[in-house]
Amino acid sequence: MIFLLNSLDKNYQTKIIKDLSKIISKSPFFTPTLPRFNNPFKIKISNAGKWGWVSNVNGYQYVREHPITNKKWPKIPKSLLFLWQKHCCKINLPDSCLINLYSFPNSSLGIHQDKNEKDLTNPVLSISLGSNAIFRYGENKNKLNEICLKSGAICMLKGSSRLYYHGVKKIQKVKKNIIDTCDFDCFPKDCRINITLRKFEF
Ligand SMILES: O=C(O)CCC(=O)C(=O)O
Repeated sequence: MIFLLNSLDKNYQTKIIKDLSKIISKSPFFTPTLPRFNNPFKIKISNAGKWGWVSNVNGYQYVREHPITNKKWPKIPKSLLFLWQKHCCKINLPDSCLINLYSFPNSSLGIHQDKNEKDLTNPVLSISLGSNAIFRYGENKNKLNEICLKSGAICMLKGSSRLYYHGVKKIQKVKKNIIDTCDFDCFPKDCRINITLRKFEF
């Protein structure tokens, strides 16, 4: 797993947050539920791109439309495509952008692998914004490492780490949360946002 811990400066983070607020105005956050038992996740999500990742009683899936508005997902903004081109691949662009919203203090995300994509050789790029995340990761589910992901950090699942287990144990409040500074109603105070860029199709 590759961590670029102070990758994005404040201006670039602000630009991404503005782009996200536009996406959320068309494609509001919703709460996914776990396959089979249908209990709610401890995060909310939305998507941009051709394919949006969702979870419900029927399982984990990539779908073309928002499950509540039934509209196509908005386009992935250039600010994010640029990061993919810089860190992952110049030609092959991502077709899926998952936006996770972690509210303070009770959000978390269980340990899992990213393996719903058709071609698992493509990398996964993830961007952290706002509150800190205590992030857990590793090759072996029972032997995980822990790292604090601050706003502006990028991490990548690539090559031998593509199928690493990972998850978010908890969120830690920060003194100056850049999302609060931007002052958009769609994001709760002290939240964390994680963006995951992936290529679903071949
Ligand atoms: O929030 C994070 O840092 C990780 C997100 C994640 O693993 C996912 O959405 O699959």
